Amino acid sequence: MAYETILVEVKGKVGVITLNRPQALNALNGQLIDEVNAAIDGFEKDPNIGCIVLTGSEKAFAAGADIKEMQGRTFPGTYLDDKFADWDRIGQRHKPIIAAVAGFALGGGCELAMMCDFIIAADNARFGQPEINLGVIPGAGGTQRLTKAIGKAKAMDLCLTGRMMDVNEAERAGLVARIVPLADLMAETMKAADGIAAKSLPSVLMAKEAINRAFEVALSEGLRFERRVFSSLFATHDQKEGMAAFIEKRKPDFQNR
Ligand code: CO8
Repeated sequence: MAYETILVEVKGKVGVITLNRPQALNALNGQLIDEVNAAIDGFEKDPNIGCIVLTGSEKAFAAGADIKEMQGRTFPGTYLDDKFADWDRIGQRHKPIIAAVAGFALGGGCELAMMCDFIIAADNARFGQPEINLGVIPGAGGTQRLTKAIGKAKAMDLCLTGRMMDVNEAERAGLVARIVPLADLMAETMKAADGIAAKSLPSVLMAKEAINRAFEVALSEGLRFERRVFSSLFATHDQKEGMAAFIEKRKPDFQNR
C-alpha cells in the first residue's frame, strides 16, 4: 500500500510508523488514522515483527485531530458516523506499540500516544488536551486514559485549562515512561523495541493483555486473569527454553511458540 500521510519501515524485528504531515504538525485526519491502522494490520500479521514504534517529527508527535477537517461537523453526525471506532482500533492491538514522542503531543496527539503501550519522550516533548479552547472536549479517550494515567487532579487541570505539561511534569505524573535527549529519541526507542522484539512473543503479548486488563476489571478478576495466563505460558516451548537457558547460564533461543 502506498501511504501519503505516514512513513512505514521495518528495522530488524521492529515496525516503525512515522506520522508525516509536517505542514500541519502531523494533525491527525481520517486518512492518517486509516493509514496507521493499515500499517499496524500489516505488522500484526507479519510473524517477523515483535514490536511497533509510532513516532512523529522533532517538532510534533501530533498537534491533535485535524481541526480543519472537524470544523464543519454536526451533532449527531459526529456521534453517528463513528470515526471513533477507527481511533479505538489503535488501542486494541496485540503487539506492543511504543510511542516515541518529541515536540507537541496535543489533543488527539496526546490521546494517540496514550493508546500506545508506553511513551518514551524527548526532552522537548509537551503534552496537553487543549480541546476546551475549541469549545469541545477530548474525544479519543483523553478524559479516560489521561485520568487513569495521571489522576483526577492533573487530568482536570489539563482538560479544563487547556494548558500544556512539559516532559518533566509528564514523567513525574506518570504519563511518560522515560525521558531522553531529543537527539537520542529514536536510538533509545529502537533499543527498547529491539529488546522487546527479541523476547518470546507469546509472553510479550500476554504481558500486554494482562496489564491492560487492570484498566478494565476489578482486582480479583484481574488477578484471576493473570493466573490463567501465567499458567498457560507453561504450555509454551519458550517457557521451557527460557528457564533452561537461565539454569544453563546461556542466552535463550526463543521460537515464539
Ligand atoms: N489541526 C489542523 N491543523 C493544525 C493543527 C490541528 N490540530 N495544529 C496545527 N495545525 C496547522 C496550523 O493550522 C498551521 O497550518 P497553516 O500554516 O496552514 O496555518 C500549521 O499546522 C502550523 O501550526 P502553527 O502555525 O499554529 O504552529 P505554532 O508553532 O505557532 O503553534 C501549536 C503550534 C501550539 C501546536 C498550535 O498549532 C496549536 O495550538 N495547534 C492546535 C492544537 C489543538 O488544539 N489540538 C487539539 C485539536 S482537537 C482534538 O485533537 C480532538 C481529538 C478528538 C478525536 C476524535 C476523532 C473521532
